[in-house]
Amino acid sequence: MRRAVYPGSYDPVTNGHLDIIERAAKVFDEVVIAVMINKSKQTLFTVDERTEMLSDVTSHLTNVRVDSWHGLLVQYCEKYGIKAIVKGMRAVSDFDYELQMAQMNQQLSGVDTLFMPTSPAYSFLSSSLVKEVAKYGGDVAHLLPAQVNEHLIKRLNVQRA
Ligand code: COD
Repeated sequence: MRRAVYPGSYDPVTNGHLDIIERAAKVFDEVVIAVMINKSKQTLFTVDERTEMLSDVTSHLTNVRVDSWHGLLVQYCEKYGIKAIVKGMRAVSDFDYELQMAQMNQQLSGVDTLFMPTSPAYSFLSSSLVKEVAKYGGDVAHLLPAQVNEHLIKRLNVQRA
């Protein structure tokens, strides 16, 4: 069985992430989305909320499941016998750091990283920019799954209140 892990913070999941997930699901028998927990990084949504949103927006994909993990990604791969990591590649600015991580992960564990180029419609899209635009009242509805946009608006309104 060809399995891959697609790791990220997903704070929150965007249409750019979803595009990569849907395309990876056509290439691999199973894709595990790993919501990585980094306690030193402040997130807008809890790990449970991020996991739930991902499960919700990928419920139409029968070979995709969502999990969370605290620690090194390669430890997750080793624990579950996963041999491939999928990463989205937006622009040259992603390349340097992604290459370093891919090489480190390969050296640590032999797990290879496969880069999937973003669809041009999403190459400017990141969770951080979406949060920033939404925080100042900008409309990001076309960049997120509808239910995620609703969660985001609610969360930011609560924070503003
Ligand atoms: N289009 C296509 N791909 C996209 C888009 C988009 N618009 N937006 C993001 N992506 C891709 C990113 O390139 C990334 O591959 C993935 O989607 C997730 O994105 P984010 O922003 O949610 O997640 P990141 O970049 O914060 O995730 C970093 C990790 C958590 C994967 C990384 O830090 C990690 O592996 N941490 C675990 C600890 C570890 O093993 N560290 C050692 C690494 S060598």
